[in-house]
Amino acid sequence: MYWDREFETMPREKLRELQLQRLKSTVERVYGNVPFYRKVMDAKGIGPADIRTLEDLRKLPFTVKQDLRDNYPFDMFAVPMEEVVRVHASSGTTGKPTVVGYTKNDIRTWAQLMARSLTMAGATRGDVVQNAYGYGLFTGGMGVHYGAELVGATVIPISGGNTDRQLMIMQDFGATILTCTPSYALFLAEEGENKGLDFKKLPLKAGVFGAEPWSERMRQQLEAKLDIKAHDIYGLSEIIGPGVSMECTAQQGMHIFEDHFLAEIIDPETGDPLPFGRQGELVITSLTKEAFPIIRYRTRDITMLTDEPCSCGRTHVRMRRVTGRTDDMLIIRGVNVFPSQVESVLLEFGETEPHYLLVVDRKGNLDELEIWVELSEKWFSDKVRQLEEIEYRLKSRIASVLGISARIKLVEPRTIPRSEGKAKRVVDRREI
Ligand code: DLL
Repeated sequence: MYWDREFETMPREKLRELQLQRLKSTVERVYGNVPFYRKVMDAKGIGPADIRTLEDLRKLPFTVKQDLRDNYPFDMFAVPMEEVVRVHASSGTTGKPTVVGYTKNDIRTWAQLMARSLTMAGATRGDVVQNAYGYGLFTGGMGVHYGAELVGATVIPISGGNTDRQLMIMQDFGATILTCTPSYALFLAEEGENKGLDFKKLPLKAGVFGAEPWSERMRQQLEAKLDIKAHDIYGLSEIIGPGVSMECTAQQGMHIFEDHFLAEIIDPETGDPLPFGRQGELVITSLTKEAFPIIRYRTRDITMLTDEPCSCGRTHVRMRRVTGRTDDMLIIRGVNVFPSQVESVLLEFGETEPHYLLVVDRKGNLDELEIWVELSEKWFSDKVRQLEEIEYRLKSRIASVLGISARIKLVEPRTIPRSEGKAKRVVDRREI
């Protein structure tokens, strides 16, 4: 089922022509209207006239998060403030947030892309969308909201949190599609189970989960527990919000909406482009944004692209699940460690839940990693021997997957704090 068949299935040749035309006009716009871009392009000795083919994109400089911080709050905007009808912001872990702006047209584009995304998960006018992404400066809530309304579905703008109420409303209003972070979906599923709720009896049929990394195994769990089809959705505030890419029913990666975004994969160390099938950092250029166009933005998300044809008939390239972020990557005793690797191990074990926390500390000159892991309810027992045995098996599996040893701390069910939005997986206590 397509929302926008013409663009979603456009032959690649034609798509590239469209991309080039849109790239040229984006570069002209930023060069003319954003002092930051004029400065960095002048410094490289290039101007809009140098963009003649799509490959010329490589001549343009990257944009990084720090550039957005340096131009806080509105200096990256390419239109006067009178034309900006909305702002969103992403909460930085440190200091000021990153602010992004939208014109009326940008909001329309975004709603179209979200309508496309939701349609890929089967949304129609007949559906009831329980939107448990947070409303506010975060793009998740409003992004899904506008798209679902455009589809003509009934939206429940419940936002995140208040789990009891979520479960009550899910049943009473007959929600058919749940939208929230995967970690919150899992929490809802567990709380529902604890209350004796049988999700199989509910009309819920699909989930649109994103805003944080999750794994294939977590998908299996969510699909089994909630009796739904769980789709991955990707996006980031700097590019537009949710709706940069979305998984179709084939569930083999997320189609990047290439009529609006140009994607590249680069080696994060050298900045060199990498071919399809190679893992690296995703870099995105917006092709139609008016208020906040962005050139070669380094997302810091690690993934890979494939241009293999998809059974759904869409021609847009697909990105694999995001396995981590270049800045989420922990370097422990010189070894690169991603929280998602720990999650994948935990999901292999029937005795543990995918709720975990990596605590990194430094004793003397040595880094130490402790992994807090939640036991499943049915395995939680006082039998020390049994717990020791689980701990031992986990420890050796973690050592072989991560390449470093870690202390395992098994904790009682439901003791690791749950998040209504993005889950927090790492506590780094090292002072460097
Ligand atoms: O998280 C936008 C969004 C809202 C996406 C709702 C999907 C659903 P930010 O708060 O700016 O925007 O965070 C963007 O979140 O760079 C990734 O690191 C991560 N992220 C987003 N979607 C996924 C996903 C929203 N499906 C940052 N898988 C991005 C893994 C994701 N990571």
